Amino acid sequence: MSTAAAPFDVTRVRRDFPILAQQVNGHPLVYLDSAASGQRPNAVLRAVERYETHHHSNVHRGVHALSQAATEAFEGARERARRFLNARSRREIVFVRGTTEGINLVAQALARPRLGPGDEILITGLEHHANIVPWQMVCEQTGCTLKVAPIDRRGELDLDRFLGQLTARTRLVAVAHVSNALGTILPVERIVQAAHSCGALVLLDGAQAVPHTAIDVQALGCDFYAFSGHKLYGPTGIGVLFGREELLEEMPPWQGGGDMIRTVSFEKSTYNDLPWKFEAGTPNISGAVGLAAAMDYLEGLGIEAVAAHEQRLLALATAELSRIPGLQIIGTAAHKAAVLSFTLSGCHPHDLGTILDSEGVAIRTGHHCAMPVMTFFDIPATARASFGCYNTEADVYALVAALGKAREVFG
Ligand code: C6P
Repeated sequence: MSTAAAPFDVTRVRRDFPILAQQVNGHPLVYLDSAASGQRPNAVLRAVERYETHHHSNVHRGVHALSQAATEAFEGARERARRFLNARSRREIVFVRGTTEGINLVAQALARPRLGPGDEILITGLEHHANIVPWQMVCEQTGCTLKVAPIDRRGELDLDRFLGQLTARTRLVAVAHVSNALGTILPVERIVQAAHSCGALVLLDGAQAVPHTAIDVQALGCDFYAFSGHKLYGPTGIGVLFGREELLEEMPPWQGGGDMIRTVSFEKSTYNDLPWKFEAGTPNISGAVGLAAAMDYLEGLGIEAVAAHEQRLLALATAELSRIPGLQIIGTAAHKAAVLSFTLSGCHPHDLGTILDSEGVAIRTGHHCAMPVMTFFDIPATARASFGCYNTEADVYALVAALGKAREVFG
């Protein structure tokens, strides 16, 4: 019996995404901006619609049937997320608005109360602003110091210098699993191991990793892992912060309000159990339902099969774009996820993005919320094409053709 996996059927996958069937500016849409936000398959759209149409009410509050149905759907989504990450317990799964909120939660509920002058937080030179600014705020609040491990011209972390910057003063290491601006996949297992051997805790920003890699937080050994649903073909406004139970247990809540309390009096309030202690107010219930459906969808396709498909597209696009005179690829790490950043001489990335859009090709242009990366490469911005499970070789050739048009315009 053959054990060979079925070939990845991208034509069938595309049929799951109704948004892709449209024309933009008179051309079939070529969506190459999944790193900014993935599109949603029918399975997600229908799960959200089903919930909103038949089951919606507030959660954890009512004895009536709808409230119980909504609670079941919401807590079922938490169990789905636990399985997705292979976390030990549902108590380790905190629903947040997205990666940004997850990182801010750790900054304010873990770092702020624990750190002070002399303590250090170590990040890298390729972080998204969401993994820089919350730590800068903590430094202002506590007097601790932010250190930044450098990257090299390929966009890879200089691991030796990173290891050299890890000391007994390092209390927290916060790094991207995958860089959004460059596509670099970081050696997170090595980072976690080295940080722990110095006694530091580790937060991984998984925003760009989750659509391309199966995540096992127990195997990774990280203390926190944050990601957003909308990068994973799920809804916006929902994400997950995984935190090790012992740590979450010790951390104070960071926002107060309904649902995060056990008792309230004017003298003193006591707090709810995990994970609800960190979920003040009415949560994004339909978002969680949609996120669970997105996890089912992606795992149904097979994350490894999706990643292999995207790697083929990345290799093709890298080869094709490398042939274009004046085009420079920014980010040439040996291990990359499905992101291709580039500049074209004589053409500002924003103008390039506008010309490509007029051809129906959607890419992102700008600093990608990673200004220090742009500063490092001494450029104001890049154009960034990113691939998802629904992209095709034809999409890559459409990008190449549109870049040809741009070169005609800008000489
Ligand atoms: N990057 C991009 O186009 P939110 O906005 O909270 O869902 O995710 C923030 C975030 C954090 N870390 C990384 C590595 C990210 O890529 C992002 C979001 C998008 O690259 C929008 S700026």
